[in-house]
Amino acid sequence: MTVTVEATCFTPAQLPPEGLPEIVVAGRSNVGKSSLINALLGTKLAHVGGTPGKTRSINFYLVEGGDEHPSFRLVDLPGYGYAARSKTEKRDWLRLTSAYLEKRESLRLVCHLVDFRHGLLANDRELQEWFVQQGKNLLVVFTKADKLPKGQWRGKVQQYVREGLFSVDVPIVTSAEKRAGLDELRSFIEKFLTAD
Ligand SMILES: Nc1nc2c(ncn2[C@@H]2O[C@H](COP(=O)(O)OP(=O)(O)O)[C@@H](O)[C@H]2O)c(=O)[nH]1
Ligand SMILES: [Mg+2]
Repeated sequence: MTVTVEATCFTPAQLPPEGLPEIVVAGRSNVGKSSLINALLGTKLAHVGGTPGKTRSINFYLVEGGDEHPSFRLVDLPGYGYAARSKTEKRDWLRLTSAYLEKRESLRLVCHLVDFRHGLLANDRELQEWFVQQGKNLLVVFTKADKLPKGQWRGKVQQYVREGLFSVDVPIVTSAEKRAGLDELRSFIEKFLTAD
């Protein structure tokens, strides 16, 4: 598997034309998107930490599978929900994200990353409504699970599901730090890449 940065887009005009199937990663700023992408792809290409809410671009990673799995694009959406964000930034986020999501036929699955300690917050729910209205496949992926004792994992998932969420399957519990849940997520992605 080789991974390269294919495009970094700050404006709709910079978005690459459709091509390979796309798997999207979305979530609040600081939820652990970059860390999970790096852990999943075995790279350090995604920039971790730094100023929350700094990533305002949509980043396209080209993942070439070789004989192991089909090639695809992993699409890293800019984080949302960072409190200090200006109105202009929020407007730009929406403009760029909608431009990407509209009529994107190659989009197969949106992995919605949610901090396992907090569950879905109000803006996570807004995002879910918006994606579901547009007919997108959503999979909830919990992050930073290492911050909770393993004995609580199953109960937490059940609680969050009971409280209500959209997910095409049982949410996946991951930790980039402890490298947990990565194989499960990988096989899920592959399932959506090969399905029609
Ligand atoms: N304990 C723990 N911390 C994590 C994990 N993933 C990310 N972090 C930390 O959370 C912060 C934000 O991570 P980052 O990947 O940059 O989040 P992003 O803004 O969503 O891309 C960083 O300080 C990471 O080190 C994890 O699995 N476990
Ligand atoms: Mg990031």
